[in-house]
Amino acid sequence: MKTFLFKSSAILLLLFINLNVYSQESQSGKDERMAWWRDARFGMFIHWGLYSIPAGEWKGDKSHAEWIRTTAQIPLEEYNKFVGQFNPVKFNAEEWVLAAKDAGMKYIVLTSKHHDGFCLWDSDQTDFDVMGTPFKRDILKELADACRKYDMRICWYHSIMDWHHPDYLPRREWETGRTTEGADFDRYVQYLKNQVHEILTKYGDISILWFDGEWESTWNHERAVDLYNYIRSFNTKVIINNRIDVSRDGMAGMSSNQQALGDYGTPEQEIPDTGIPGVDWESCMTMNDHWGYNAADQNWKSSSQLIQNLVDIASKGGNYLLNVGPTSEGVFPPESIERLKVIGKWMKANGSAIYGTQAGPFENLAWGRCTQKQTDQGTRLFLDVFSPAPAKISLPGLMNEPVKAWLLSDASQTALTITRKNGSPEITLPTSGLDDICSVIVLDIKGKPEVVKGPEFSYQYDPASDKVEIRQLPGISRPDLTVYYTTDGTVPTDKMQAFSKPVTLKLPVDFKAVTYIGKKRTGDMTDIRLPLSFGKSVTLLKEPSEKYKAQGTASLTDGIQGSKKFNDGRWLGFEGDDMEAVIDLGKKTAIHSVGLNYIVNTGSWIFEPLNITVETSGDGKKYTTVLTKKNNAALWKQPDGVKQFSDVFPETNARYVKVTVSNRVTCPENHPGKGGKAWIFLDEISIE
Ligand code: FHN
Repeated sequence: MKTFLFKSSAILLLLFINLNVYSQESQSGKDERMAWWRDARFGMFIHWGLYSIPAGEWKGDKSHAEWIRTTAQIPLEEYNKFVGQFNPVKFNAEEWVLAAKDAGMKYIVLTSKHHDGFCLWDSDQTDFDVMGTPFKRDILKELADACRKYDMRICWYHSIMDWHHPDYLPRREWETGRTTEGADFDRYVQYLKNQVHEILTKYGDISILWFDGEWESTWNHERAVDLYNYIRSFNTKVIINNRIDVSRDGMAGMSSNQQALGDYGTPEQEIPDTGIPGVDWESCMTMNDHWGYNAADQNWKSSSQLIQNLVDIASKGGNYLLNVGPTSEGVFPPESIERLKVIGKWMKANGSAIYGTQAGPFENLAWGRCTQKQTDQGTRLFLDVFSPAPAKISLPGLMNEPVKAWLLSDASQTALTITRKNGSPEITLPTSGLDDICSVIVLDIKGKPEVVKGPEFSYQYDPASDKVEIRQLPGISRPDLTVYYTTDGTVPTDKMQAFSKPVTLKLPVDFKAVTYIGKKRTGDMTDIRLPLSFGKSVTLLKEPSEKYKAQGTASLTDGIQGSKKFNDGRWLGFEGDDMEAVIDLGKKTAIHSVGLNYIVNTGSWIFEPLNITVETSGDGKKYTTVLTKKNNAALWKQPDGVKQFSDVFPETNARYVKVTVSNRVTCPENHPGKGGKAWIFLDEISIE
């Protein structure tokens, strides 16, 4: 395809206007088409194909999976030998469907063709399909039939990228011996269309077409529109994800422009921090670290984590597509089956808190999550309380009148005590019958939820005065609404100072504010704590990775905490190297503690630091060690998440504080990335 240099933005705009036949679909038409999907909330992803035969291992390296042809650089002729070995004699489609159904899943997405190009159905377009194997059974047909038998929706994953078809371009850069002579990408696109037509017409109604592999240079928006038009020319019902187009924002998965095609966004291996009102999205995630079967991968998420993921996703209005990678014999790994059973038991008791719900009305809840359903009388809130459950749970800022609360799994619906604390409803949980993973409390309220958030503020550091100005941000304004605040760490009441204009405070700051409506306090308390190091200048003696340097050194003292996503632009990443930072407090200051945030995400080769050393100096030349924290390198298998290091030392007067965070440098022996460079991700050095 020729590339034209666009002279006018008008042409560019034209390119992005969807010229698809489906543009006449009304919002109500789309809502009707998406209704089952929005109600379903929970589905099974299945990655299965020739790659299940090597099971992740190639020449002693056990870090592979469905990408093995590329990650192990297996020449085509070598890889094609797996066709003669594919004979999953234990495959039983009904067993698969029942395992998904019993887990509470409402749809199954099977890889009809992954990037390796192998087709799990009897395709008229190629011999590189299941009929060319000893198995000689049409897997898509058997699974589709089993799904219909058990009222499960059947969906196909289909890769645009194809490492087998001679017309697909580009080749893998290591496939130097495989000629591109005569390769015609347009002819490949026709093959792609012919196969899409096959999988959408040979097996009855297909509910979702889950495209993937859309990111290479040969695929673009224009081709996406053409493929989308083609599909809609014979199928106006199938739901199509946003990976038909080229606007997916990496693993965040959401389309980066309004004109992008696709019915929903596809975050991968992650859950958005908040729901996105009016946007449909589905987080696809693995149970361990691989999509395709990897026999060595024992880094399984706990059933508790999987259920909390499901609840977290539903509370933000999304769907959870949880993956299983079957073995070459055609069975689910026992670890997957075990987790599916635990999830199924929970869903049997609590599925009504997931199916057909919308995102809850709260931004964050200390004790869990919340989903909601509209009822004739008002709203039913499902309060998902993660174990271990507190004695009471608060609903910060909920203005509605509560009608009744009960434990969802309590058939007698015994009413729970509801009081108000600091203006917000507080429910006393029962002392028995709670779930050991996540207990659901039902709360009926009158009307649609009205939640008054805690007051919000911005703050600005002035190096000259070494002071911070705190300003209130616009929020709900009501004549009877007043914000009260304190700066001494005490909890504000309406007896304290009303916030009427910006305040300027010395560091460290402990600013607390609450909202009163009339005489009633409501909403969460806002608590802003800024350490002595806030806004101070930081010098790095070693540079972070070019790719993960956030906003530079300022990120380390800007008071903004990085999220659990290491790629959120807030973290400084150091690959195979330590971090050495010197914070200049501007003048000699009495200090007694240092804190630091770091991420653990061992699947992404991000480990907790080996040692953290803190030294102080008055002149920036002579340093004294005041603190050393040593971790055990062998205990690298820490739970993933954001971790806070903080420790105290005898008070000392210092102007400079040097923090050295040592990296384990390489991944451990018993880690999939063994020998590869290990990362440390750091944020927010706080000095008090
Ligand atoms: O490359 C694929 C990968 O193998 C897997 O299929 C995931 C699942 O969403 N999608 C692609 C990576 O984004």
